[in-house]
Amino acid sequence: MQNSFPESFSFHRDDFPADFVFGAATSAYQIEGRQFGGAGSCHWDTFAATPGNVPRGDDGARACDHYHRYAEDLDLVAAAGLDAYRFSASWARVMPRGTGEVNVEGVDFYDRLVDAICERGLQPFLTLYHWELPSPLADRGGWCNADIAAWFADYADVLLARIGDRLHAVAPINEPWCVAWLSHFLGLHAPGLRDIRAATRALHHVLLGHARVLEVVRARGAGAAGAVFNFEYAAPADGSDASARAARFYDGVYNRWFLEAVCHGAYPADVLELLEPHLPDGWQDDLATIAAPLDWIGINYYTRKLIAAAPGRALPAVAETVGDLPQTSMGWEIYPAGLGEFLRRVAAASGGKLPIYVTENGMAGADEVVAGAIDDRARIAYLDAHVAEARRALADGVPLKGYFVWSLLDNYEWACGYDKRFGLVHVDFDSLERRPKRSWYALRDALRPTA
Ligand code: IFM
Repeated sequence: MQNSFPESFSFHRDDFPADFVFGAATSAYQIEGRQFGGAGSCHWDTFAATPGNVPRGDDGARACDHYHRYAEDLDLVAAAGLDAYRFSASWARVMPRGTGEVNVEGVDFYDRLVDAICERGLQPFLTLYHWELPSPLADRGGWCNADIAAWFADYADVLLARIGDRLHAVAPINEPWCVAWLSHFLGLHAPGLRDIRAATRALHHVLLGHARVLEVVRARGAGAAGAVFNFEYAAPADGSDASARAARFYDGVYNRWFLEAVCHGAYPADVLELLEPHLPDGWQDDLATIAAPLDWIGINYYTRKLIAAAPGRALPAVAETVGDLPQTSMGWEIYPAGLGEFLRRVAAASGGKLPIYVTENGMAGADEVVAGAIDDRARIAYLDAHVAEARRALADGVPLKGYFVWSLLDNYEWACGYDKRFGLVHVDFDSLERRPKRSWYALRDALRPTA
């Protein structure tokens, strides 16, 4: 099967502008090991402990033990010839109760980590929230509570006071759609709610929290202040009006809600028509804050969805159908053209000059160790096709400044536990041994400077 895919990338770093950044991305809960270093409990610990949510109840207690092995992991980033490392900090590691007392051990860890990134000549791209909400804040309503914007800003300030001087770029929240809709409407991620009022409030509060934290980033002079969204291409599953309307709503709540809010200070009218009754009082007053200027926008892109009307149910229920394109192990169709579409769309929405990064792109594969090696040529093909789209967008004038692979390591894939492998580097979850896959070697070749 892997034999039908290429062994190497068709691009070389010389095909890109000299200042173009190649990087790899990870997140705290997925790799660090939450049980180490005095971190507090978070809502993913309890979501995973609730039967039926995650296979085997897998959680991030040990994960890849990056907490103790970060030096080895960063050596792999540097040895691949990458320029940047995108990582996140755990709120519960910095403030175990979410507010108040600071876990000095946790802040020390991020201080060491950032030093280690810089020592290897890598640019640190920090995300402040990649989904692990401290449990005491979940008890207080989490993202449904408007106070979260202030709690989030306090945590950001504590951490950035210590490490902000060495950061290249900061994003407050990874993938606000997942934080709000996936977790509070679809119920598939922590806290696992299925409630339209909770989801709508979370949709607003993630953006308010984003904006408050941007102010902290700027006040602390902590690198370029940006935002990272996961955008998903949505097309109608058939030619019916009902499917067209469902696909438009899907695009609205997934993509336009965030892009229009940060770029134009407005929520899309068609989505608002359905969700406005559930927004918190005075939501309009926050829009100017939410639209504060950004230094860059990050796009996380993986797949497309074909959307139909959900039988017997009105919007916002939609039915996701799967088309006939090849799929990754997540069951996600491979549709590189969607990345090009979003690069152009974001460039147009943000005025054509704002730096854009692909902050995540990658695939889960059935990666097996055979005779000590992992032949993941399907991943090389996936990444290559998406990088080709990025090059096309650059040629069309999109101000694309970098591309990050998700992920450096196989890791905790949330509601899929440890079953889905996205890494350039294989992790044996028993021994924790790291082994670069063929894609890591191929990337190293593509990035090697010409003599
Ligand atoms: O693993 C996740 C990551 O945490 C956020 N973006 C998508 C990845 C793959 O599902």
